[in-house]
Amino acid sequence: MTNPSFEFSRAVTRRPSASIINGLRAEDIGTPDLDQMLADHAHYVATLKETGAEVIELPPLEAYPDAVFVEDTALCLPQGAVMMRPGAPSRMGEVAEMEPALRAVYEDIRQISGPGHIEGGDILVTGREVLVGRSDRTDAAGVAELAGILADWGHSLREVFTPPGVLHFKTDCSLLDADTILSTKRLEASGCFEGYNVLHVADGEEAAANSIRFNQYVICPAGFPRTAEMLSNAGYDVVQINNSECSKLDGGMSCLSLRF
Ligand code: CIR
Repeated sequence: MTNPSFEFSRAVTRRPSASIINGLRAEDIGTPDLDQMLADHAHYVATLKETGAEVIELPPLEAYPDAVFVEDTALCLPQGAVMMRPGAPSRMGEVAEMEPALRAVYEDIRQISGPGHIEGGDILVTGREVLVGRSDRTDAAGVAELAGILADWGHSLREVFTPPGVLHFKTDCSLLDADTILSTKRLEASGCFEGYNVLHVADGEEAAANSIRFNQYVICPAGFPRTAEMLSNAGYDVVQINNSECSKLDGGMSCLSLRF
């Protein structure tokens, strides 16, 4: 059994830096506006805090344009934290920048030492297992090394696949409660969620799949009204946060925090 799945007492975030304009993106759909991103980030942090959680807010890192996307640097579990080994070379150095913050709260810190690669955006911790999607950023060797570490802690890891052209596994899904997943239809079609309750994002609102359940809230990117309404009707307390700037860099709600 893996827990907690959506009840968290802490989160780590990092403020975006001016270098965000140089962040990685699959496709150029415009330059992110730092002021708007800072405002959205502040709303995100305030929402996490509103649940009663402590938010450890780290300073901007000019040397790493994508450092605001802290989720990719580590996996945080009750037993300890695993420092990742990003598949994007420009993001490798973010891991060492994150480690001191996690050392302050965890006794057991492990490291993916390679040669494989794995990013936190490809990892979904549910109430029963740890799902890891192979992707352009996460390879078989990275998954195998993580599986060894998690076995020490009594977690079972199941390898699945991120759809082609999708950045991370969690670009297309999120956990709503221990057994319920919010997913795009294209990801669910792979069969990776058999045995779970699955709610689909509305057609044309695929980007809403990268939401997070954080304590009482489901935090969704704004601009996907049919998915937000579906979640409200299903009984979830939905908070919508503008994501126009992070989305220019393929980021959503999960990537902006480590949660534990
Ligand atoms: C990247 O390409 O690495 C960043 N621009 C976006 C990372 C988003 N991370 C995530 O969804 N976990």
